[in-house]
Amino acid sequence: MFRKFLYGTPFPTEAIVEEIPLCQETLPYLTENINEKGQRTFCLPLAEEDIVYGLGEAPRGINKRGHIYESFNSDDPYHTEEKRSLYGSHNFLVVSGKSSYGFFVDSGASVTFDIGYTQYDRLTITPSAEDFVLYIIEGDNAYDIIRQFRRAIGQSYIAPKWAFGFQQCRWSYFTAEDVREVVRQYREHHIPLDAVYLDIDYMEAYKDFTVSEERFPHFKAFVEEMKEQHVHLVPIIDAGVKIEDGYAVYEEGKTKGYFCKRKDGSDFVAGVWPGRTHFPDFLNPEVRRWFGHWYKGLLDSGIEGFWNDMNEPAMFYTDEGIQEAVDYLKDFDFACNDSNKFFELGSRVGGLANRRKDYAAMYHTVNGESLCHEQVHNLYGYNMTRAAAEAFHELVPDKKILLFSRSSYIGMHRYGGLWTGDNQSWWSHLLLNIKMMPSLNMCGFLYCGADLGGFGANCTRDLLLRWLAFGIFTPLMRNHSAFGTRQQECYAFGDTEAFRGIISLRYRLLPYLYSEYVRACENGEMLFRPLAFDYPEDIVTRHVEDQLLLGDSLMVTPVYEQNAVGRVVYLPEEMRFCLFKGGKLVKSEILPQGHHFISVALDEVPLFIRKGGSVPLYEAAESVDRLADEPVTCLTFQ
Ligand code: MIG
Repeated sequence: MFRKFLYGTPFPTEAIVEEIPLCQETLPYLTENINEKGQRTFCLPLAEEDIVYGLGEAPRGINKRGHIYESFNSDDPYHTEEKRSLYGSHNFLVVSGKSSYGFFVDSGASVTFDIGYTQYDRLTITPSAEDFVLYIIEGDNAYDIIRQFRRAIGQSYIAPKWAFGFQQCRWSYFTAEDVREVVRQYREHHIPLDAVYLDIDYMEAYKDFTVSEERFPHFKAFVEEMKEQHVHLVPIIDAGVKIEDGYAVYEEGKTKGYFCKRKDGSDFVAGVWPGRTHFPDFLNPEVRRWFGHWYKGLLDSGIEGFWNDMNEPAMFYTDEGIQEAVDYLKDFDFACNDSNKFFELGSRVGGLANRRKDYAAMYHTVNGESLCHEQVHNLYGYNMTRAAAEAFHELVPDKKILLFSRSSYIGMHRYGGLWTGDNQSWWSHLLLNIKMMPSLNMCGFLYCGADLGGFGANCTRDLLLRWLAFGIFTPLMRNHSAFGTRQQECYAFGDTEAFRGIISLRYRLLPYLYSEYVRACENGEMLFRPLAFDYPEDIVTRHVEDQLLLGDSLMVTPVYEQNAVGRVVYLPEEMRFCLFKGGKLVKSEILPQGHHFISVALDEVPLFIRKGGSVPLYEAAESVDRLADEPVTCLTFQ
């Protein structure tokens, strides 16, 4: 049961699509207060055994308890434990213990969730804005509440089947030749591959919807050439539009008044990759339509997939920020012996990116009225992605286009998937990837994944192998790395056999994974679930965070520690343990309920078939379009 409570007159986020009447009763469960900053707060006592699920893309564990989180879409590439915000804001929580309640705070502005951080036995939700909608959901258990929530937010975006193939990305494929070489290597080593990404380097001076003639000549023919190799090219689109006379997107946007404004009505300026840019006002439906139609050029070149980046929106600097730093330096007292001044200097000059002050100085125009960006910050990436999806619907209604975004809000799940942004080549980020999947699924994001191998920092062979062995189960399976880091394509570490084996298994399982995924989208279910959702009577499952149920039949138990030769797994009931090597089943044994140590070498992948489970296995193929129609065998456990 859903109860809706309205505060003030919030900007409609369109996260909830089901008609839910306003509740006239007093607020159940939560105590409402006003804090010292004058903000409304909502408190709930937490019992010892309560687990708090939710928040989608957020740091830390499946159980969110013990930390404080702030929904404020942030371009921050260091996803360390103490961080409170990542790129997306997914304000949905389920408290699960003796009874279960769900909470959804629907607000485009920032919201703080203190989940047993200040006080371990207390949850405090603090919306920063006065205007928002609060939903309280009651149900039989956590999963029942999640299902109700998923119904209310509408069906998740369904990606094309080829987008379940293995995909390779790197920021620094500068030319068509670089891309050809990647494809050549994958094909030569017979490592399956379905897509190569075009990062910002394909554009001319980082201008959206342009392609560098010099580095990617005869683009349409090149797209075709790659398709003949069974490879899709997936270009990036950034939020900021370069300010440059004669550049059509800029000229048109400026003339039509389609960019975000400063308070004085002039177009807001921020520096990003192309230099000084304007941000399209995606909250305005007319602007969405306009921007969305710019994707047409690339669609006409044969492109069938896009990733939307920098749409928090990320800002490297603003004119105002630079001016403040310059003024500060002008007055800098060199004779001063106060070492605090040195640290202040660092933050004044080094802290120019993504300043809250700059976000507060940006304005949208909604129904002719000016609306401060702070009130709707978390909706920006969502509406950029919506712009693209709505245009695809109009331009290529019969085609499924791959689309995912870095920044997001609940509601965007109807238009595209997401990737979890700039992680690092750290073992802890492999574990973070594992733990984030069910939280994302709860909030409607099913087509998602992390940069496998890690984006920043230097990857190693063992980390990539272990990460891929989990990545073969995530819908978006993409190896991506940053400019300047060590190459981490699957052929970059010498031998390729282990990589081929692991990725081949993805293709053998792909028809099963894709159909479970589509079913979960259509029925509003989770593809990845914590064990406790399916085994609520088993107390032990409530604390298992490194094993996940996947679809109806599988349990995945990835190895995520350096130098580990296997791991301990917990089986809530008897299951069939299957171990794969070189894409082939090399071990199959029935293990009883309880804890077990399983040995898993670097080139092996473990999985478990649940009682009554059945997973068809296909012949491996080097691309999705070459998979056979019929499986060769079936993994079962009756
Ligand atoms: O400021 O386009 O998250 O995937 O490779 C960095 C370059 C901009 C951030 C994205 C990342 C991408 C990178 N982009």
